[in-house]
Amino acid sequence: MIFKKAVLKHCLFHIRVKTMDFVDEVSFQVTGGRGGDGCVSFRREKFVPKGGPDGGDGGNGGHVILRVNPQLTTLFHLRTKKLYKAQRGHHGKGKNMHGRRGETVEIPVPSGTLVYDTDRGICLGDLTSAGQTLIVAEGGNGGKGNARFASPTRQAPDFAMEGKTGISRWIRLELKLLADVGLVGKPNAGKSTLLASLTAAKPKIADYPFTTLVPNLGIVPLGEYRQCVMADIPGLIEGAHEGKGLGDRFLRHIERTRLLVFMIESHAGDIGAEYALLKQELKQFDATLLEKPRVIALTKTDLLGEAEKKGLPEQIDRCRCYGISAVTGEGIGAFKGEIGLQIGKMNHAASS
Ligand SMILES: Nc1nc2c(ncn2[C@@H]2O[C@H](COP(=O)(O)OP(=O)(O)OP(=O)(O)O)[C@@H](O)[C@H]2O)c(=O)[nH]1
Ligand SMILES: [Mg+2]
Repeated sequence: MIFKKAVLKHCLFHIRVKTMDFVDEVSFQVTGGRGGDGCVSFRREKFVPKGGPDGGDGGNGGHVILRVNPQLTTLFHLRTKKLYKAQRGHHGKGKNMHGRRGETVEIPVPSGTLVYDTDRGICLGDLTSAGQTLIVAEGGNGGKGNARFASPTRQAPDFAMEGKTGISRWIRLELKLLADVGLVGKPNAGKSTLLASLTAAKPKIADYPFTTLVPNLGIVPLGEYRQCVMADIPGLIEGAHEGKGLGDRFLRHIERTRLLVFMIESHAGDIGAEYALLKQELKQFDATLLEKPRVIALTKTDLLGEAEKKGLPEQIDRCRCYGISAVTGEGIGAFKGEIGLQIGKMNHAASS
């Protein structure tokens, strides 16, 4: 009994640590550098009396910017630091020397990062493509030196401007993975096995529920130089929207997929009921998920007899059902063909 308790505790700890590795929401403060002050100075040279003002401008403060690094898949690296501050601009100097601008701070983020201003609650940007940048805190402008204020009527200005403070705000980053196809199903439905058989991804596969603790992505080659990105997310159980199992927090990662694949074990007692449950959990999270086109995959058909295979439904809720076995490869060709067709249709609609 004591042993069982210890094992359970260990498993729960493992799940907690593993799910913590995948961080999809962080918030921190960003502050642009202050601009350098302008300088008050007068030219002093031998034999040049009253040389005139020569105070240079202060340099601008550095910005804080976010830049997409396509190699990143989580916000894990940003979970601890709570303040990113760019360098201030250097002050102007005499002899009309302008101050150097402050160094910019660059924060790498994964593609699919949404950026919100925490206080105002507005979305500042959606970073989706490699190398894309977003300035989240602008540096302040440098102040003008006194040389700038010289005029025929004011030949010796004895003042300069101070540098402006940079923008400072709290931002919240939310990662919503970008994938074309999202696999949804109960634990053990065979989602990771399908991802592993169609792509080069190597997700963990085992015959116990909640093997997948964080989303996995893979690229499915569709032939003729076409491909699509497939996302395998942790399994859903009844009540996921109330936090049961791993809850529905990972569903946000299929919000931006274009096609959903409902995965149901073909030997599940009541396929219709399993389908209704998945639909219900999705609806509770976000009803617009049900507006996405979907395909149903009835998995593990190798475990069925010939008669049972023939009895599988061809359609549920006007969605095509495909009997597949990721182990023997049965039905995978037709299923992949359907995915390619649907993605192709959507690409065509988007480009016309
Ligand atoms: N016989 C057979 N077994 C399969 C098939 N696909 C998956 N399995 C087995 O089913 C079990 C669960 O597979 P997973 O791919 O880990 O299931 P999952 O849906 O990712 O499960 P979670 O990550 O827990 O949500 C594993 O033991 C797999 O080997 C299949 O087509 N045929
Ligand atoms: Mg899995």
